[in-house]
Amino acid sequence: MTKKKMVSGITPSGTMTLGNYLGVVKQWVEFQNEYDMYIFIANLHAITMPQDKEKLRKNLKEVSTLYFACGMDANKSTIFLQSDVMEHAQLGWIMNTQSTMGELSRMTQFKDKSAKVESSGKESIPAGLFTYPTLMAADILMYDVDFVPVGVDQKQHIEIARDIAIRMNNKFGDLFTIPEALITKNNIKIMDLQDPTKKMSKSSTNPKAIITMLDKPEEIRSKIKAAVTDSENLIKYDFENKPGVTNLMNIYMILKGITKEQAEAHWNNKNYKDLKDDVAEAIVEMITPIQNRYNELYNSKEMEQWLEDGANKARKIAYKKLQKVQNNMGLNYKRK
Ligand code: AQP
Repeated sequence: MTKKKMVSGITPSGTMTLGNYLGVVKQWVEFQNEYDMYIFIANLHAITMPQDKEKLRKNLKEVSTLYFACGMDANKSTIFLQSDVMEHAQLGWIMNTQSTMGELSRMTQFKDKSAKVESSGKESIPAGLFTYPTLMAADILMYDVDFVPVGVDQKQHIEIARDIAIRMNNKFGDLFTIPEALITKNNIKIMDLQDPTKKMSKSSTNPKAIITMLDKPEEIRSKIKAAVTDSENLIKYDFENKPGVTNLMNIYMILKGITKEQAEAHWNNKNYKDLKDDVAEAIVEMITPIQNRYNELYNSKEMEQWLEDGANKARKIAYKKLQKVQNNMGLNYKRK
């Protein structure tokens, strides 16, 4: 039986966070035994926000190495750098012409990120930030995947990709498989440690607000110790009224694979210090072997080869898809 296909990626706009790991990467590692996975490092998406070139290079290498250190396997999955398969940008341009200003204007991520750029007072909003979803639609539709595993925050992007695919299939013939968003089984957003009403983001300007997958154990302990909670000293799962405490509980629950009820029972009659100690130790326990593997792989020829093989494999499929799209749209003069 042929395996169902999936595509997903992370933008190297900072070091991979605990949110990225628990939200998606942990599931990719489990999925790769069951699905045919196309996993890329979304460097072309990173430049939709202003980037320092040296930092970008560093982030890119860290995210790539972390994919493998977290357990992604080049023998099971197709893992590559987005810009190594230029068909993504070419199909992205085509998607650009097949989407509307109206639908792009409704994207909440554009509203959030453009507000961030504006408030910095240093840069203007790049046009690529507005058209970001069309490149993402190309990434998603290129490989005829069945599913796109994403965190809850990314659902809108999958919907626009589906809309564009349906529109193009109707206009130009059967071009794309219509994919489903696979909201990962934990279905939980990991929140900012200093403002638990907003999500933990790798591009955060406050290092205390996020745990990165490369933080040292003592940094992890100190960030969790300083995480915002409330003054009640009552460990209860209630995101509305206790977002900080609930966020810490969520992290622990995912890491230990336990339910809300089990978590509440675990901390019955305990205080916030106990909660924070347990959460910090659970993170350190998970992260230590990943960091050890990361140190082995960083700068290795082995990893370079994996990325090259992944790009070669992806490029073959992408080339065929782009040819078909161009033919059906009347862009190739030799073929019908
Ligand atoms: N805090 C989070 N909790 C759960 N899932 C998360 N994801 C991101 N943050 C959390 C999921 O990770 C995947 C990678 O997303 P991305 O890197 O392409 O962009 P993003 O969602 O914008 O991630 P960040 O960390 O917030 O980056 P910046 O700071 O650049 O905006 C996605 O599937 C996302 O759902």
